[in-house]
Amino acid sequence: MKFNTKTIHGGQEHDPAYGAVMPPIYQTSTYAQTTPGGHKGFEYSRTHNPTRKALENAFASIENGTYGLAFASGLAAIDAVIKLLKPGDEVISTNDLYGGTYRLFTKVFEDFGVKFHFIGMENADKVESYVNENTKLIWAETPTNPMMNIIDIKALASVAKKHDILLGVDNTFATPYLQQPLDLGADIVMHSATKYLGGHSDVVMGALVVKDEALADRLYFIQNASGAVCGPQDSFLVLRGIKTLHVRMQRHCENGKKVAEYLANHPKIEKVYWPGFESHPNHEVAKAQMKDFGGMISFVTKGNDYDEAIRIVENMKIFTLAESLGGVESLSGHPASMTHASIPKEEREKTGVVDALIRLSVGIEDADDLIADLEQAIG
Ligand code: P1T
Repeated sequence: MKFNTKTIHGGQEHDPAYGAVMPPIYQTSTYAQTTPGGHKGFEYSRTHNPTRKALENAFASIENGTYGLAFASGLAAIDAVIKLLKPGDEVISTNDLYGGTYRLFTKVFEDFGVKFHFIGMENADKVESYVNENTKLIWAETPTNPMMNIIDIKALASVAKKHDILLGVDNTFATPYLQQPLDLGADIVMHSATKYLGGHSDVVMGALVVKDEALADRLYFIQNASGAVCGPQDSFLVLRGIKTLHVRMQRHCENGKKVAEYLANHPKIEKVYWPGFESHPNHEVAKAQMKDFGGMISFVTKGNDYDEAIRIVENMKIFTLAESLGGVESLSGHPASMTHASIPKEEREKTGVVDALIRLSVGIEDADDLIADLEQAIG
């Protein structure tokens, strides 16, 4: 089955009760048993729920994996991955990553004795130089949030395989429409399904997909034992969102290209970060591992002035100033004071998250209207 068919049918069956084409929202916490253990495969909704199961099967299908897991948020999904580790274990992570992930690693799991190394991952040899006998996980975002760096997943996978380390890839920005990390050698693919998979800014949810049965069993155990699961209503909404993922992503990419090119030619803009530009330092890797370049763009105005950046995001009318990304509507953000405020200033500035950086999640409105909005806001 090709990707555009998988988004609609992958892992799905018509409901066995009445043949409903969309899985019903099984709004139940528990399931009747005829005798202890006498049930139809469902006992309690933290462990299993038919609507969530349908969604988890869809996650597995679109990422070319075998096992899907749905969580209450993207961070809950990452939390489950780090719970595979023990005190003394080490993680090599991208240094440019979502501020909440950085906060989870440094403010929660460091206290449990897990050590994190935050590094630029554009060079796999550099990543390998951080490997020691305690290294258990390499954690990569690509494209990174918010600097749009591109990391070569295949190259990281060969380092991970050589040293018997797990490789996890946060595929939130790219989505499986653009890249499929498991096919490139990753062991775990993760999503903030809040973003493009849900696609309509109405749900907070996380996803994991793996191929290996033993790894899946450990993650299902953690999912049930820790209990950060999503509800059936949210499962239904994200399942519905996935059905249009390929159509939405195509338009996000088309609009992203037009907006990125407009910004690159604007006299007041100093720099635009978007992997589709030939001048992007990892453009060749992006071309090789991604189908297109996506709708996420960051930029800095000339003079790198904080107040000017705030003025621009406040002036936008179609782009809504808000946290999050990946919905049908365009959003703008100011990472230094919003999504990445939990990263110390000197750390975030090392990766380029300067005070004047603005991040855009380009939606699927008419590109001319989006460009006109930027034109009036930048002035
Ligand atoms: O918000 P949540 O569903 O828990 O997902 C966290 C997360 C994980 N990974 C990436 C790459 C993310 O972008 C996010 C959430 N990001 C935002 C809210 C944001 O505006 O960047």
